[in-house]
Amino acid sequence: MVTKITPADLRVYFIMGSQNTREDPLVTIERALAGGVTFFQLREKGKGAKIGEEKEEFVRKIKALCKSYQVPFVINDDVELAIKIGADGVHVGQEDESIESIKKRCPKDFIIGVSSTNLSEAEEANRAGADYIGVGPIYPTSTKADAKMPIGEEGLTEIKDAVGELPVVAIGGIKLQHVIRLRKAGADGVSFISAICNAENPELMAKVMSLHASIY
Ligand code: TZP
Ligand code: MG
Repeated sequence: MVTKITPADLRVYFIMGSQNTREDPLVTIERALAGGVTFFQLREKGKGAKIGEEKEEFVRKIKALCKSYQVPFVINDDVELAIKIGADGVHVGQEDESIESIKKRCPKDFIIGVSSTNLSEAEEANRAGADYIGVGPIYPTSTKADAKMPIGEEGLTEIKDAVGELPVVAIGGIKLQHVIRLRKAGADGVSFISAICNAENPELMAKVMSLHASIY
């Protein structure tokens, strides 16, 4: 397998969309980047989500921002747009376009991340050639309305043990106090929406998250 990303690239994985912040989303993203997040996923969905040209313009600005910090940028769900604007990749769920189908039409080094809520989904994503998996929810979360039952740290360890080299990013309800525990439980990276978006100081929070994520 060609290594497009290393586990270290996924260490502090920030996710957000304009629905997750009250300030200018580009400002929140830039603060998180300045604080040292290592990966960014745009998850633009739900009420008030940008669509069409407005979304494309927004996405192009995010691409430029991430590039200036040399941070990989992937788009949730929207494979078409990710290819069109030259994002680094996509992140898809179980109900989205299949890995096989994406691989047929994406550029060579395109990153494909897949959400997995249990062991069999994780094993399937690994077989199909995902570049990393997002595993969770680990803890209860109110950010995703239709989130499945939390799988806990034990669920994460079981999946990491099964997929071996495939990088695993923990997701769902993760706060600062969980980061070291999750790294010990097998997470190559930890992801956050609300913990960074709702922080008093997103830049400082990202910085402290990075420190914790690199302790173990
Ligand atoms: N998928 C599983 S849980 C979740 C997603 C997108 C939401 C994570 O958000 P938060 O605020 O970090 O719990
Ligand atoms: Mg999806």
